[in-house]
Amino acid sequence: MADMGKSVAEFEDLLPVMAENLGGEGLMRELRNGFELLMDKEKGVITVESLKRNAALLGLQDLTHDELVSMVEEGDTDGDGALSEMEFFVLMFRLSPGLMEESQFFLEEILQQELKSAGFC
Ligand SMILES: [Ca+2]
Repeated sequence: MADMGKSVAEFEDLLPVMAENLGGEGLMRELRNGFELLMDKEKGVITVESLKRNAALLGLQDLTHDELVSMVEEGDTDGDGALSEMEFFVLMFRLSPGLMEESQFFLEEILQQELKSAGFC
């Protein structure tokens, strides 16, 4: 993790800006687009290999193999060696503390929508 610093820091900064420009719903759409760009089309999850193949699409071509592996390991909460859509979203929010602090509003908006679409309110 120690030498992931620089590239991840640059990537981090994108999210609050995106949240500001797009609003919560737009941000989720962008995250979903990002996931689809990075995922292995056959498996429907992000693997180190699919990340490597597609990283350049998100301007992440400078990440080394080890950094990509760390990124997947960092986000892989169920330990299957790949990132599901939800694991990817959670990872993006975790990598972006600025987004968490500055955009509580958007998170609440997203949660509201999730709850609504799940029929809770
Ligand atoms: Ca996983």
